Amino acid sequence: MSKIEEVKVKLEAGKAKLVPGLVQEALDEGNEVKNILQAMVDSMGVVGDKFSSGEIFVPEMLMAAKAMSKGVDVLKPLLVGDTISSLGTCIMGTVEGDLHDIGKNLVAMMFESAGFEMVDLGVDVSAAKFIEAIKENKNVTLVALSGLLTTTMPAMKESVQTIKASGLTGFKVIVGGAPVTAEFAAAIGADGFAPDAGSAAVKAAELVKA
Ligand code: B1M
Repeated sequence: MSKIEEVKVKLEAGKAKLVPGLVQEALDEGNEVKNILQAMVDSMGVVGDKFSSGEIFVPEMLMAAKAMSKGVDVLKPLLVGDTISSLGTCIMGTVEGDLHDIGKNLVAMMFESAGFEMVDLGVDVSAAKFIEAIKENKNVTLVALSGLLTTTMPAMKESVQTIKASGLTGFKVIVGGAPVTAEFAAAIGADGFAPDAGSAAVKAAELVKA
């Protein structure tokens, strides 16, 4: 079994103590960071499918999420790197009612490496908290909202519309997350959408430079 396959097996089994070491071993073997990360993202898809089919339950899903986060910690310094240009401050959060943060954290890392100063509000972020953070921080050029549940898409809509109606200016709003589409993003008044972390960083830079 290849080292990347070992990472996948242990991640899917929620072995948070073993995954970081295996990720490091996969790196030491010369595997590319993006390939290790993609394998881990694929594994979370496997975990989701097992949850959907009733093979595993929330505790197992949580353990896999912990293992994923620990593995990503090993890759983070290689993903973020050193940046010189500043694209301004990005306020980011997962929308109200939603506790998923792995995708958001990956997007935040890519934004940081693209040149944004990140203010990460975490999960379950209300429209009011987004507004407060926009007011409290200087040079806010981007507000980024993540959502993973179909049931919290209305909260994303409410947040985007509240931010847009607040009278605050000088920034663009980008949204994303598994159930979010370009059509939904446009319908709720967001300035941009991206399906994954890599394209989100490209889109974000485009939006703030426009
Ligand atoms: Co939950 N969960 N979960 N979960 N979970 C999903 C999302 C689900 C699809 C699983 C399934 O049924 N197959 C399903 C949602 C179904 C739906 O809404 N249609 C689901 C459910 C139902 C639930 C609960 C309701 C379960 C329950 O309690 N009965 C519950 C809800 C809790 C809540 O939020 N209020 C719940 C809880 C949890 C855990 C807490 C156990 C855990 C999350 C832990 C954590 O995040 N710290 C969890 C997990 C791990 C998952 C799955 C298995 C994996 C999510 C993940 O991390 N993916 C997920 C199944 C799946 O995704 N296939 C599932 C990997 C990650 C890298 O991808 O987050 O999609 P993702 O991010 C991507 C893109 O979406 C995009 O870029 C990222 C990287 O490329 N992206 C953006 C994300 N944000 C972006 C923002 C952008 C742009 C792009 O711009 C700003």
